[in-house]
Amino acid sequence: MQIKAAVARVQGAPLSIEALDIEDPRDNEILVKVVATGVCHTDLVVRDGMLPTPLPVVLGHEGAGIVTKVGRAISKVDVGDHVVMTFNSCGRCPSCQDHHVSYCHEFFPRNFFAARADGTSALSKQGERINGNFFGQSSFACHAICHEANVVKVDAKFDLELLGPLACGIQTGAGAVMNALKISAGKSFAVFGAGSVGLSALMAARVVGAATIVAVDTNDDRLAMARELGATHTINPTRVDATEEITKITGYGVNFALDTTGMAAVIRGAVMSLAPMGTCGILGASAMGTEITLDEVHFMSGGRRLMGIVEGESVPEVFIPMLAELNAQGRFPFDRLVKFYSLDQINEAIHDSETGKTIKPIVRMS
Ligand code: CXF
Ligand code: ZN
Repeated sequence: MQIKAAVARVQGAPLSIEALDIEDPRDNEILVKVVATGVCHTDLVVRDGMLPTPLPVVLGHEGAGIVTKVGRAISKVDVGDHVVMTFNSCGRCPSCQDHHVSYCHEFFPRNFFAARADGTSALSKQGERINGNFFGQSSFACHAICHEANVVKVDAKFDLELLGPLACGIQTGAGAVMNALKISAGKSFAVFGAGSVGLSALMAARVVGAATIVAVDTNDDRLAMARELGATHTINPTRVDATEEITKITGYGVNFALDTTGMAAVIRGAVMSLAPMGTCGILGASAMGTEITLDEVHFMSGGRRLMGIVEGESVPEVFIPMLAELNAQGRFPFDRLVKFYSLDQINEAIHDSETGKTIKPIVRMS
């Protein structure tokens, strides 16, 4: 079958819209007609060659769509089901066996190597290999092949065009708060970075009843959005010292902090902003080999903790439908962050995300 897709051919260059061939799904694969796909920062990092994904490749890892064909071994979904495609996992390693799929021992090969486990690709162009299976989907295309491990069925009552970002960015922020940090009612929380991930964490903190919610960002428009979404305090670190300000607001520091920037200096500040026994989560990827430093006595003597978090430590089959339901009820309004583009406008969507004009772009396939 022929499909229309956005192909990353040259490092750092715009994606090109091309007609490709896609194979029929194998016995253990699922063909999805993509309705819409979110654009995540990780797509851009890979386009820029900072992770070992081979080019040319079809990126896209926040796909939402309708199942159109299933391989003979598939029992999890049927043709016509509405689905979200999330990150892939092996299903066999100790983490997967223990339902911690975001810590799959094969997370990098399954999501970044852009090939099936046997090395083949379902995508090609007149005989030329195009790498696919990025995050088990490659959903910057009108059709995508995915797997039982990364397909999540969602109720047809939800607006499918909106749901793609739940697959990565939104579940990463919300899950950090709800699943990893497990913030509970009355606690104080500071999020560093008010992009789509940070604002999702903030909305989740409000859902769980955090009392003090501080957003830190250098962009005043993002801070205004943070206040609209429930931040009780906002801090622009270009004007004041964030740690000092957080200490003033809370007296002792926050119970929980979350860094979404991946920047070493910001992480250090986030840890310095913790009250005794506070926990800081980090989830942003920085350049390979980046080191972080802590004030040893401050960290140790207060019983403070630092934890890495991937994909919000979510069990996607449970967490994605739950976030969709909270959104439908108006209690998790991530729709406030999105702007829609057509597939032909994908480079504009990427540009608007890079300049900060759009918090969360979604590319609609038709
Ligand atoms: C990624 C970020 C880098 C580490 C693995 C998970 N999330 C997807 O965008
Ligand atoms: Zn992502």
